[in-house]
Amino acid sequence: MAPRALITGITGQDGSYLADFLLDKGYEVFGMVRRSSTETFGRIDHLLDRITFIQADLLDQASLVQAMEEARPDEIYNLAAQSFVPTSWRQPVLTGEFTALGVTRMLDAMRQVVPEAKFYQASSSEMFGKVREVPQTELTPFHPRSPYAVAKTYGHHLTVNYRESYGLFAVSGILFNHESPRRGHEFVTRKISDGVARIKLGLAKELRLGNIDSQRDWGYAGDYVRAMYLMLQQDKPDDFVIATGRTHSVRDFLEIAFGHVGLNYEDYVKKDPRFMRPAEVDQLIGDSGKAHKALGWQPTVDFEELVVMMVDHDLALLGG
Ligand code: NAP
Ligand code: F7E
Repeated sequence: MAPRALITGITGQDGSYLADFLLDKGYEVFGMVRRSSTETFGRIDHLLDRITFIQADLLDQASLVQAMEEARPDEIYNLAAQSFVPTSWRQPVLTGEFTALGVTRMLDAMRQVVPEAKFYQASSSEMFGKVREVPQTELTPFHPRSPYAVAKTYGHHLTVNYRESYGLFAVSGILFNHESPRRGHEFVTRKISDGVARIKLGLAKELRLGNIDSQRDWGYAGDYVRAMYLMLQQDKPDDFVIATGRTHSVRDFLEIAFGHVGLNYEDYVKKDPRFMRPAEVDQLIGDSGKAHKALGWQPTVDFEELVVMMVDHDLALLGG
């Protein structure tokens, strides 16, 4: 019988790549979706007839229990969250409900209905925040810098706690930033690739950004969902850092993206205080040595390839 996977956040960037990946592997995929007045299936349009959708919400415990009962999953990937850092200052309580307590609700529903299943929690490099060491590993202490990061830190500890308290197969993947042509438009990489395409095609004149000196360890989402899957194929549950081991500034991203279409970013980028954050994460760089060894995981797309992939996609999307 085909293995069964339940994915929360299936309409998001990672959920869509993970659904592609697991369907290719022969899984039966169940996607948890919340009710909306307009459909949010853009990223999984090509998969609609291959996924079984279950309506549920991270805020509603009974709906999560029912989702577990309907899907009877072998593997649960908890990718749903309020994932945009700036929104977490505007809506800190809601962010805590989705991104922190949502993890408790999911783990408790699993414990009640399918305790033998395997659980993946989408943790984040944002937990390292004001970093205590460089590069960051599974042992680096956390210093979260936003309500989002605090909520993810709760979700991480809760996942470890449920593993230790109840013997569940529950793992936390500490993933550094990962991007793709399916990235949401508010995140800086997609905002830039879309902005470059618009400027090149004469649809926009400038691109307004916040702090372009911050540095991130950016990888490709397609590579990172493979790591999620590998973590659930191990004999023992364990936590892993997933990163490329290289860091770049937003400025580096701008140089390559504008350079790719023959433009200089300095002619178009305007600093806008609206996009500055009350507390910034200045530099992230991950050490995935443990994942390389135990999972055999390696990234396949480097930074320059990622930037070019995103710009070319947005040019094509806008008819360039
Ligand atoms: P994303 O594109 O923002 O997708 C978030 C998903 O969560 C969407 O499918 C959204 O559904 C769903 N969702 C939000 N609130 C929900 C609720 N109350 N009930 C049910 N579903 C809800 O995020 P992503 O980039 O794919 O990231 C996936 C996960 O990894 C997130 O937990 C994120 O915090 C974490 N993460 C991401 C990165 C990264 O660089 N991408 C790095 C580390 C960790 P709608 O379509 O209905 O809004
Ligand atoms: O910001 C700077 C901004 O919003 C990256 C999420 O997936 O990855 C993501 O969080 C950097 C920051 O991602 C703008 O200040 C400058 O330093 O693309 P971002 P993020 O905050 O790193 C982690 C791992 C997650 O877990 C999150 O869910 O870019 N920046 N100017 C800007 N950022 C945005 N969004 N917009 C700007 O105009």
